[in-house]
Amino acid sequence: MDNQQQKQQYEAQHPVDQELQNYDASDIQVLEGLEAVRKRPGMYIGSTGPRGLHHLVYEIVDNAIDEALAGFCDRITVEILPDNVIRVQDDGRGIPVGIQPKLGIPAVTVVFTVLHAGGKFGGGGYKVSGGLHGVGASVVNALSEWLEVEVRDGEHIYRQRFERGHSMYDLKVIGDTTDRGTTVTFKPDGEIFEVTQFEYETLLTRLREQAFLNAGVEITLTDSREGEPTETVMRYDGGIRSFVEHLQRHKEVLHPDVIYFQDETDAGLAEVAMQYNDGYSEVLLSFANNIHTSDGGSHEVGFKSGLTRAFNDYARQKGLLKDNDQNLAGEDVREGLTAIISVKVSDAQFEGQTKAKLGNTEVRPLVEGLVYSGLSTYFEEHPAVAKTIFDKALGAARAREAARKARELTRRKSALETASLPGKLADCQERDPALTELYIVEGDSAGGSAKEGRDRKYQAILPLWGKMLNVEKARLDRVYGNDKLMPVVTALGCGIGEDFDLSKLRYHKVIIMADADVDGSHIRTLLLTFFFRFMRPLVEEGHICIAQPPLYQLRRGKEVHYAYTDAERDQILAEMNSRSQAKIDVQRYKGLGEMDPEQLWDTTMNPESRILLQVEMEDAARADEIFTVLMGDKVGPRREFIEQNAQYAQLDV
Ligand code: TTJ
Repeated sequence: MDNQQQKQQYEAQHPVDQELQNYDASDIQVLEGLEAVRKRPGMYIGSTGPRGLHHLVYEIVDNAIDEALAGFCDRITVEILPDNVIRVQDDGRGIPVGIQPKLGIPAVTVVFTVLHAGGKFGGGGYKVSGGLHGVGASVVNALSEWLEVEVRDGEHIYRQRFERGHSMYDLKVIGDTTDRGTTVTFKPDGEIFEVTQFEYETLLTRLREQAFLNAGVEITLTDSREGEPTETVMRYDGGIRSFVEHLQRHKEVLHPDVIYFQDETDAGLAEVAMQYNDGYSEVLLSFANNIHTSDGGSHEVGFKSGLTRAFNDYARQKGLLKDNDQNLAGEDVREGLTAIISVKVSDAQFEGQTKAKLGNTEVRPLVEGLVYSGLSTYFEEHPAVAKTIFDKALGAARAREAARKARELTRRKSALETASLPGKLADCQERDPALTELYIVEGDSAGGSAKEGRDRKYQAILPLWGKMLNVEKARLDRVYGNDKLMPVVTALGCGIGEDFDLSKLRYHKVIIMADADVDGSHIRTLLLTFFFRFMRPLVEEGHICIAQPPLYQLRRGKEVHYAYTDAERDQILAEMNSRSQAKIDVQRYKGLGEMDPEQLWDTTMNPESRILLQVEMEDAARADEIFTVLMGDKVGPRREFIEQNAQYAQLDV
């Protein structure tokens, strides 16, 4: 049956009124919609940087996952092909190819050419709404140099191709098949995106998350670009329980099994998985309709209050807290906790600037009740586990009290010594924090060069030296009074932990400058761990940067170049050699100390020529993992991690 026949059959079965059928202006309207997307891509995908680029893939994959959730698909493959082309394939029913009566074109064409057409064909259930998600396949099409969709309906293979949103030919049958499924192949438009290079790890993290959230669905990611071909197959029948195990794989857990609760009411469906480890940080990841809600919302609020209430009720009842004891605080009962909350609601409201906060008020009591009653029962049934967890929480409460006392002490001290900036700090002249930079420099000699080479108008220098407290192992109370970290705290001026106040930050750029070697990497990691644990908003708001000193100096007579990577060195060498055959002197810098003040300024501190890496905390779980693996006790995973991520550990950490 060809399209015309399909259309006739469809129309015979689905009589529609005349007005809707005469929709001959539809094509024009379609293209106007997609042109709007190309004019203001940020409005639809957030950004045209790497984030927006990767978002295209998620947008397509989400459609296949919906088909899996509907129960018609159990395998999804995502391939990064040469030239950064993406192919997503599922074994579902195939996007319908029948004529959509309103527009008079095949439904699959509508999906790729009409804005907000996504989700229309789904069979009810918990649909995504709002936010950047579910903007639909048409947005991906509009922002692709080309896109091809192939549908297999068990009889025919259909295909249609688009270029920058324009159809190259109508949907056509290109062959026969007994298979079912949908394949979408696209190349993001280099005219739209600042970068078109896909990161395997970025896609992997997000696809793995989706595999955890959709238990039983098999998601495969392959990379067949030049170089080493790679493939990861992910299928987790344990769902979010497996997610918690995955996040804790490098940690010492306090109880063998992941605690899990689930409930469904009129408000929707809620699932919680949680497990404690012997560390001090909290990892809480929440999702609503499979979308990561990084700003929390009603489900997180419900989780936290249910958890705190269950702990305190049990502790009172069992006499673990005496009558005149204070209640355990929320942060006490979440120390060392890794938890995943996943809710599905029929009308999800995403709020806030980034649409990453769940607003539905009915979800709070759902999750709170689930966690309260689930945990109360769990404690009764597992008294030994309960004891271990309570000891941990009571320890946290005592440390919190000790930290409060230490803080009072420092407060009193600083009230006495009014000008209490650290002695080693070479401050700048400018007083507006928005215009100033603080370089935290490893070692006294590099610190000396930096002091001489800087622009003292707006650049301040704080040298650090010696071995620092390993903050992964330390609670807040030990940071106060630590002679390496306190100068950093006082120089920044914004306090730590509960006291933290971003508005008091004295320098809006905080630049870690250390050698490009193992020791330098160590000090970077320590400082980043510290910022991550105790001044997290500094990282979240993008205030932390890493200076990148050059690795090489290339010199021929008076001509001097600097290279920041091996590849760059080779490129510069080739370019210099092409001009003259005279000998080039290549010096590898072993440390910042080898540079004189002027060189340090030229290569690493001058905003005109330096390279700064802004530290991002895209994913709290991943960051926490890096810190834990690099700093924690389990030596095995640490070595493995450093080997696998040598590049990352050097550049980003
Ligand atoms: C909708 O209801 C009727 C049967 O087919 C359902 C559907 O649309 N299924 C579907 C869509 N399966 N897979 C997709 C899909 C897959 C990819 C990779 C991309 C897109 C846009 C849709």
